Amino acid sequence: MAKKKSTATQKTDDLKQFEKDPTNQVMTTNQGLKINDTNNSLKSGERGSTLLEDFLLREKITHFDHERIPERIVHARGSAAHGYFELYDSIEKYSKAGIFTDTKRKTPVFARFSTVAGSKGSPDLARDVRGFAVKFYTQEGTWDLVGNNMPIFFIQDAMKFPDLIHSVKPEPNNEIPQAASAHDTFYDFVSRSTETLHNHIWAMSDRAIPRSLRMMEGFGIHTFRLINDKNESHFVKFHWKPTLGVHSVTWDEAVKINGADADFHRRDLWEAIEAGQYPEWELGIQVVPEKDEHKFEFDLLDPTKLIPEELVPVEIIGKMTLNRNPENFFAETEQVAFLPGHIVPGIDFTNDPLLQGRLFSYRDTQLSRLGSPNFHQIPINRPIVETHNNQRDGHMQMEIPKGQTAYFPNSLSGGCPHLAKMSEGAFHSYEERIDARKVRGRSESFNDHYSQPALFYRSLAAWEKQHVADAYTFELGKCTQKPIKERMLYQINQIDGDLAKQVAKGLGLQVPKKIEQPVNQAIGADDDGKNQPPKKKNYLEKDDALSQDHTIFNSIATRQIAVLAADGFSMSDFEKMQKALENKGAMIKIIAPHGGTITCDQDMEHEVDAAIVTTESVLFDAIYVPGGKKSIDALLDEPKYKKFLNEAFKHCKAIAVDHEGEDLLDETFIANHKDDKAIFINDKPKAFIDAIAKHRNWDRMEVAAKVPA
Ligand code: HDE
Repeated sequence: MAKKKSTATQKTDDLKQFEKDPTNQVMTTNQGLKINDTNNSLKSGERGSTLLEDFLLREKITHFDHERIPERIVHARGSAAHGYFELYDSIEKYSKAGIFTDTKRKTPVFARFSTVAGSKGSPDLARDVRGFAVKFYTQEGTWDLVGNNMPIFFIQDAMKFPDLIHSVKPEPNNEIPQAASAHDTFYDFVSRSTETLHNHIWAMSDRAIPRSLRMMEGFGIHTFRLINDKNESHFVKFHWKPTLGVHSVTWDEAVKINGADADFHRRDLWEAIEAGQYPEWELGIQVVPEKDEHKFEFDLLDPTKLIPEELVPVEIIGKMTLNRNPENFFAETEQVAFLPGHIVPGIDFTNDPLLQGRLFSYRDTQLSRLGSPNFHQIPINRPIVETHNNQRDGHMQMEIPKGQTAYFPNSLSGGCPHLAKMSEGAFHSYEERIDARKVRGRSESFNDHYSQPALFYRSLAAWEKQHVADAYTFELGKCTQKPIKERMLYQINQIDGDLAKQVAKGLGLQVPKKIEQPVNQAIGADDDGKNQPPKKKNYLEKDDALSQDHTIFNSIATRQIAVLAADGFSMSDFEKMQKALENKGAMIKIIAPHGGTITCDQDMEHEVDAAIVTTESVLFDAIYVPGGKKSIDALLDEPKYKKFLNEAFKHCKAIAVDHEGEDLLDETFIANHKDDKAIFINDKPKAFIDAIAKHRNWDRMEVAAKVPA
């Protein structure tokens, strides 16, 4: 038998010393006392009152009473995994960071993906931005790249973050709605803060409803600096590109997935890693020399702007592989603390005012979330290198710092811990020249709020544009206040006239030509009146990298294929398809009228993966129906199979049937659409496989919209 490849890294080895394995162990109290009854409290007589003396009861209940910690104020819902990062080629001309110069290293990572607005227990398929946070445990200390799956953010200045988040979170009077942006307060804010419109249109696109956390891009968003060993600085934007491509579900699926499996993304990530189908992302950089800082039509320090890849191509420099699930959700995924302020020599910040605010917020929030300034000592947060300094004490101190001194300079401890010389790899902030007035304000160069949302929309394929229009219509349709909807229509109209008309039609409203209220309240009260953002520019017609139509479509690895079958299904049909699909890494699940096993026409028993009542079409990427008269008769007897197929058709998925399987198809909406290019009747498995790799047949969208499912 092939030996299972090791998934250990220096970090997972480090975590081992904290792991506890109860196998073959006796139950004890936290003091090591052996316990022989954990079911009954100590009483005065079997029916008597419980005694205060019962320390076993008190220890158990007290710990339970305190086992919750505050959830993250944003990004509360998340899933994470361990892995490693490998560099392809040294980029020493840009950066002196060990992780960017040493191609022999396998740097351990822990990556956490999250939604933003929902609570810890909210469903995975909310329309939302996804967090994409990666902790690199490097030899020079920990570097956190705390990004999102969209390359820009809603606001330009950290000062507005509490307002943005208060507007999107459930409304404060009734705590409704959970994990949803479709409500009045969010659109009240967005429609009056034009800087939000770029990130907002991304949130209306399919990027906000990924098929899988493994199929989304990641972005550092802010412009950072790379610093080389000559202390030269280059501006940089970080990109994560998934090797499986960028794919999404439709909104109708998202809504249904949330009911069918609220843990859809979490489960998908977990199962792919357990199956050895390790998720991978390539790391890319867009590099801009210092001298080109002002050469663009937008400001590099403005986090609501991306640098189009048409203007500055992404250089791929390495790859992250996630190959190990956490041992314990709370200890690792919940307690991990990401801080954008965790950097290493060779990487530095810029003056992006959003980044600058984040540099404060994350440490601050961990103090109340994790409860102590010693949160860096929690196993998942410990760097893999030794740490020494004169910080002392605090709640839950886990270390035992030795010696008489806790100050610097000292002579009583021989001056230790001593300072590092630059030649020993000490960190040194980039010496940017600053000569400025102290102002509370915003740079004029940030004041273009329509050009890039328009560029994004222009760059989308027709099917993506339709999804954007549908999303705006849905979201605004959920708002109750007409003036808010009209203000939004006005804003959408600035981005694209046709889009605004389409949304207005869905809302039963007109696109207003003018609105009275100010639309850009990014500036102070005294500036009211001159607060219309300038007309949009068109410095680039299209950027292909912005559209999912140009992503990778070459793999069906980990795609979930439902096989609809009952007793008597054709083994020869099934075997042929199963082999072809599994060869390419797809996951096959038999969906039968009942659980347990079913018997094929060759009298073999097959394990059922799910009874039809326990599953839904939206949980699968494609459907296959093998022949066999008895089997198909049984499927025809259970109406949910028709719903299953109709929904898959509605969601533009590939469907293949063989022999009598066509009889089932004939009972569905698909009967009149057999010529569809992703419907296969007695066809070769290869054709089906190619269609699954294409993700969806979006050409079907217009017909699919008519399916009453
Ligand atoms: Fe965050 N953000 N954020 N954020 N953020 C948090 O820190 C904050 C922003 C991002 O998986 C919090 O540990 C401010 C941009 C991710 O644990 C908090 C501002 C980007 C995660 C916080 C921003 C992000 C967080 C809440 C505006 C993409 C989850 C819990 C200045 C580049 C990390 C926590 C994880 C989490 C503050 C804007 C990404 C409150 C003040 C822009 C992926 O500190």
